[in-house]
Amino acid sequence: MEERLQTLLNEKFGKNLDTCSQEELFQVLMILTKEETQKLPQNQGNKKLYYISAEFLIGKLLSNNLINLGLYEEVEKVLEKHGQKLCEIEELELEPSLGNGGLGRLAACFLDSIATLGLPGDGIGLNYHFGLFRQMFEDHKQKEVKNPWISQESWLMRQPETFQVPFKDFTLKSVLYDIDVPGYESGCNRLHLFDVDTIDESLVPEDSIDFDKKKIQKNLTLFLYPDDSDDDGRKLRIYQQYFMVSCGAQLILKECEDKGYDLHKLNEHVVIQINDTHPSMVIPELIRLLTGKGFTMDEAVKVVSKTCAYTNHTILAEALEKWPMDYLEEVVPHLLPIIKELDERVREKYTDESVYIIDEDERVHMAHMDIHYGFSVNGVAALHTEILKNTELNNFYKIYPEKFNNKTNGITFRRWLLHCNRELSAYIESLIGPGFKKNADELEKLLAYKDDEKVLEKLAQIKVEKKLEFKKFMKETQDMELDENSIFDVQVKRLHEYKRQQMNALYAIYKYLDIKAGNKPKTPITMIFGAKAAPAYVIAKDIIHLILCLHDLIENDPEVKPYFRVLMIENYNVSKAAKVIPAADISEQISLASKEASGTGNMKFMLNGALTLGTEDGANVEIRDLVGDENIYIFGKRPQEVIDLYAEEAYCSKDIYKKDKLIHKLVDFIIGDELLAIGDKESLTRLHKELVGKDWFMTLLDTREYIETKEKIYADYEDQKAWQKKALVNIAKAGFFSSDRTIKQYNEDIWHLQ
Ligand code: 26V
Repeated sequence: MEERLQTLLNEKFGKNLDTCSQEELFQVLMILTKEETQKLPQNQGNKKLYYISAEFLIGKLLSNNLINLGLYEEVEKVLEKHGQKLCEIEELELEPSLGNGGLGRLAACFLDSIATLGLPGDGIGLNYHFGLFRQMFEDHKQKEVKNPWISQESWLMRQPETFQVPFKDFTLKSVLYDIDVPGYESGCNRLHLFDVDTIDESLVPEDSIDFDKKKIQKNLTLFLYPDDSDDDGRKLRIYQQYFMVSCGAQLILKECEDKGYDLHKLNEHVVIQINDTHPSMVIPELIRLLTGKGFTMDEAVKVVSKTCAYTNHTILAEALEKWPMDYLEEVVPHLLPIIKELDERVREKYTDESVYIIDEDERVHMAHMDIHYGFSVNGVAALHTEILKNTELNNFYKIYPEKFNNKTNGITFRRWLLHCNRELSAYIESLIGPGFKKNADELEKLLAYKDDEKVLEKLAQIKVEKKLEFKKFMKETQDMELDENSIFDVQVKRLHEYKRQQMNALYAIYKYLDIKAGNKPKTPITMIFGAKAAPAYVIAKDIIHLILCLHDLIENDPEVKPYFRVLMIENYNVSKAAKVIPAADISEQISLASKEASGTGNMKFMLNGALTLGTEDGANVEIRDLVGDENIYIFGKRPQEVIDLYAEEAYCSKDIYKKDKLIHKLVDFIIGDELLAIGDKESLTRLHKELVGKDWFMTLLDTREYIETKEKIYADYEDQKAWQKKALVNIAKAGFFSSDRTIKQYNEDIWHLQ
């Protein structure tokens, strides 16, 4: 290993391990990791999974790949001998932000587990050049700039395959880049990222995310989810989606033909998992390609329906894709006869209009197509699947009860424990041996130590170490001085009203006023936010503005600052998650019950010993069932109550605002003199108006109980022994949330690969 590194450094830079720069070392480590990965066998079998997804939020790969290859420690030692630190070198990697949040990160965790379990399964997606925007704070507001990640030396390996993708007015030629996905002590799979070789990065000015949305040949893979607040943005998304699925479908059929498989038996050799509706056009596209190869329509529909499976990731109506027919006509007219035929077949069988693919407004419901023409429909947490079956997709469930199944999400413990919390991982190993790394259920062995004071003290000590590391990071990156002896209360996730960061901000106002009134918390509190808002999502940006104004207010108030801080991590992303989660005491999972399909951050926090403060929503419900009521803090209206409130249109935030003096005071603080002196009147007033006049996600409904529960959790923190015991139970019970378990279930119930 050392020799190979020396050779590479010499060949590439004429340097050695003692003379090279950190950047040079990073580059040769990347080459070495790629070489080692290529020595692994490709996972193989008679049937192969293709996980098609518009997002793969893979994050930095160097350290994780080294861990999976079993080389991390060795490399660390070699570097140490020459005065270099692997943990510093890994920072140099540019982060591929090829996803928005949970859905994309889930796809990345799944790739890791699929490879680890030795299953043949590749990812298919797009090679976005800039990924999700980089977030900057300016004048207490979010600013978006482009976020390049492809450097000269990169994980991408150009492949010879190219495909022709027909659009209405032109045909695009694809190029393919692969990224190897090494499993943990296992074989290897691939992530196929398609691109267009006419792409023109210079379309995007420096420090911006604007570009000409009409120049499809030059812009197709420039950005992940380009702003779809206008028609051109929405059309570009259709171009992207079709390009992805057409390349994917052609690749799949080519691989089958190369292996000599009979395409009439496609479903015996291939299973396609459709990750949300973004890749749904793969269904009509496969039918189109197969009929082009001589299949009758009936034959094509039949075999495709046995090959495709669909995962639903949200019940939010605004997030369920419905493409207007005239858009599709403009972009992919050749798919329309097929989509119309698929709709006709549904109309012939069913009278219930709510299950039609094309609605009366001439819009194509992508999820409906997936459900009719796929063999499996799964939700991503137990509660979510029940809501799909009983409410949201009930009309479909009545037709196809056998298609519906649940696959509770999971996370890869390689990244979210072994890598991000080496201290905790090593300590767990010293207590229960290394078996938990391959079999996460073994974490339960920790329960034997739940009354062992030494163990509990050590857990507390590791938490402080991780807080110190995060403190150092925040000093370096945002010049903020954190107090490692304070409670780290963390809410990190995309900014969305249903996730209710605004409720947490109302709590911050409550605590600020309480301290001003002379009530000082026993242990200081650090509230940490991290969130990107979609560029066109005005209220989400207003909420960020509110949080940044509160930060400013408190930082400049010497009466409050020693006891209470509100901070926001700039440009929250996968690598920042890996830094803040191990440092957290409290995990905020406060979505409006029924709205968060699963959540996966909740699992990462639990695994790292943070206690959940959350609503009865998504996978929080399963966390509670595992750890028991005494080891979690659940509050707020229950899912069914919320569903009923919507059905009856019975929620009125103004009533609460008028009746509840405390809530009235907190909400009005948003437009009070203190904040108006700091922030933007228009933005703060708009947010105030939204909360009082609409509050679609029922913030005010749960605010009181939230405040009470937060006060309780802070009070409980004072008994450190009891607290660490709860933390230990959380870690011990987290094994269920390993994505290895999730993938085993996908394989057993849906994919049947081996
Ligand atoms: C998308 C959009 C796009 C348009 C405007 C509003 C909106 C709101 C939500 C979404 C989410 C789309 C799907 C998604 O990312 N779902 C997430 O999937 C995770 C993995 O299954 C899951 O843990 C999260 O709870 C779920 O929100």
